[in-house]
Amino acid sequence: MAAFTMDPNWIPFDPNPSKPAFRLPEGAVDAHCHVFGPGNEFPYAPERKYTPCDAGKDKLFALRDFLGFQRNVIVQATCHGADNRAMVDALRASGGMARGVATVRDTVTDAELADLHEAGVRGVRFNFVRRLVDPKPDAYYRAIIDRIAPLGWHIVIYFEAADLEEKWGFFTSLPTTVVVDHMGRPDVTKPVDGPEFGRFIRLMEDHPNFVSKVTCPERLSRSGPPTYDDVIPFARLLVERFPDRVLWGTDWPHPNMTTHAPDDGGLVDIIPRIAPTADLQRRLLVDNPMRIYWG
Ligand code: 0GY
Repeated sequence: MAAFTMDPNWIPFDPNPSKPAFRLPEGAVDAHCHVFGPGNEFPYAPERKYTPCDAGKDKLFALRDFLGFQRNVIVQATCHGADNRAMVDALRASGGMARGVATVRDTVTDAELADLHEAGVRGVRFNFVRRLVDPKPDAYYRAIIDRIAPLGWHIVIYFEAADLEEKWGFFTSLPTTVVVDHMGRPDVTKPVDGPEFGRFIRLMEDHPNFVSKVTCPERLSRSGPPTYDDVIPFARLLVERFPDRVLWGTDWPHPNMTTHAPDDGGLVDIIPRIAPTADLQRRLLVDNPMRIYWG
């Protein structure tokens, strides 16, 4: 009997992805992925907004090898709250080939932070997506920043495009490297050169400490799989304009998909469409994640 039952409408990850035609450069990093449980070993958090299918480290590492990546950046998923044990267990099992981004509370102790650092954590994630977490005041995050900045960690932020205007002052006051999940979640039915994505471009232009993940075509697309054509111009613009400030990841095991589970091999095959030269591909997949997570 499993300890947890996944939500009835949960779409599990594709267990048989295709082999990508695109050959990843040597040393490529999947810089955005998660582990879920397994729940009987690493229980899901009581405050979670969803109960996923189990997706543990062994499956993540098998996917890494199958797709041709060498390293992972494992981002704490909200279904585990601030209990980082599943993610830390994966980091420790990776033999130095994974780094982590944790979720911590403002009550975290220095000893806990030191343990996380030793395991390979190099950042914290602040999540502002209301369907995933309950909002907290800025002062809560500032207390955490005071604690993590001395470790040289950075901050990952996840927000909806519509919330950028309101959060602009807080985001641009952050003193560390700031990594933005999924291009700030643009509405890709709006023009790439329109005011909404223009605000995000301005954030990147004016604040050189910002880095964008050019991730999640499967999540942002309205035109759909397998080519996700409507997302390509947004990601490509960022890669070409900010080649040293972009990261790429699979987002495996793809939480909260509502229409389909993407083919992870197909996602890898999108990379040459957003990073068309070998030089851009190397910066996106190797140089940038190595500098930020293993530097
Ligand atoms: C993602 C996106 C989502 C979920 C989470 O931590 C999470 O639960 O990040 C989402 O539902 O959009 O990055 O995996």
